[in-house]
Amino acid sequence: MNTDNIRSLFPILNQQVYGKPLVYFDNAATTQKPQAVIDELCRYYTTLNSNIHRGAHYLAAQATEKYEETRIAVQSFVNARHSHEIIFTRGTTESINLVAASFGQAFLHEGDEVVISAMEHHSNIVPWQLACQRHGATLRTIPFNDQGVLDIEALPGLLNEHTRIVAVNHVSNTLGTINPIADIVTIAHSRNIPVLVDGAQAISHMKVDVQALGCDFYCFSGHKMYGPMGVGVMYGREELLEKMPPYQGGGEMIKEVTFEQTTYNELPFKFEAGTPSVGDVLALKAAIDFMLQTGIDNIAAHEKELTDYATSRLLTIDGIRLFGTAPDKTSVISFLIGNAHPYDTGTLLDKLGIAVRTGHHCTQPIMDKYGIPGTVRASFAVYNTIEEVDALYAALKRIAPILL
Ligand code: 7TS
Repeated sequence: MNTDNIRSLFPILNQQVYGKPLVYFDNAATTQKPQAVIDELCRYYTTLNSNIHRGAHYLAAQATEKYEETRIAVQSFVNARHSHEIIFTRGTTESINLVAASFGQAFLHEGDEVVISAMEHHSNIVPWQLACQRHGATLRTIPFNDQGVLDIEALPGLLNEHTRIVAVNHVSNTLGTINPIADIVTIAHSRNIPVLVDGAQAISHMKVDVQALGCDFYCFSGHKMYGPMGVGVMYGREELLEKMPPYQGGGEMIKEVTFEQTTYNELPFKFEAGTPSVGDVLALKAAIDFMLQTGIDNIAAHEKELTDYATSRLLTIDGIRLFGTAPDKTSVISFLIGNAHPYDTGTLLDKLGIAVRTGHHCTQPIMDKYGIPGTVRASFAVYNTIEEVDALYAALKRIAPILL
């Protein structure tokens, strides 16, 4: 794969910060956007802007057609059985909140249990806590070991006749661990328990096939897969979506409204109340096209090379501590220099032009397990290079003696 060609598609990368070439290693927070995605957003507002589904005019019809084309592109991208199983949301957070609220209303009762993992992003913890509080249910967690590997053996013991759903991330945003979703689904389904997958950190790094995984819900954000902010996806299995009540009420999600009674629209519209972010949805298709043209296997192979190289380089730095060393992981490296506060390391790296994220990464329970305030996190995308990893290594070599 020619990284120079790929980089040339991303205008933001070609700049300096503090007089140094920008090294963007904060891809787990959000990826940068190729020109095609930016152009699509611009094209939408320049030539196509109109509200979808309700208009009798040309622009509305065109925008609606493109919007529904994106739904089909997403269906194919994750191999969903039906396009109406693809619900557009604002992002992973909204997707999980939708399921927790709606599934919760349909299926959670006093004394029930919800199982999540101990390595979830707050977005896959708090919505379930809210649902549990609302319905008198209890939250239970699958533990993980010091390497950052989920204790899958503990899962059967956590499931019982009160368990209503298992919700786990496909990839941890802090540890990089790839969780064995198909195995988790097999264990949960053997007891007729559905599984929600938070795919925010998987979708840009590997081929996701919701039918092969067997999961019941799969949630992700456009902005973490080279697409725009403001759009996300909730894939849900038709059979469950049909049984779940609407999440929000408003336009588009109804069939008929009277003051006495309202009937709801069919899938997927039942879950898409109000005007969606149409331009962002259209630009998501450009992001999918970028990933398909680049090749997901090529993306994964390149990122693995970067991650393996970075890990071996960083391990030679005195005092470095890595968090998340699972054998099966994506391109996330979380570390600390001795006991230095992650923020200090991040600030010094920033002044050298290197963008990393510091803190708890919205995974405070992970920090509590390791007894640390947070980590420094470098996360790679398809446009990053070995030279950039060398720049990180050289910067850390310089910084480490100051901090230790
Ligand atoms: N789930 C996981 C695993 C995530 O990594 C994130 C965002 C979310 C859910 C929420 O996604 P959103 O698009 O709805 O905000 N993770 C991060 C991160 O690691 N740094 O910034 C955001």
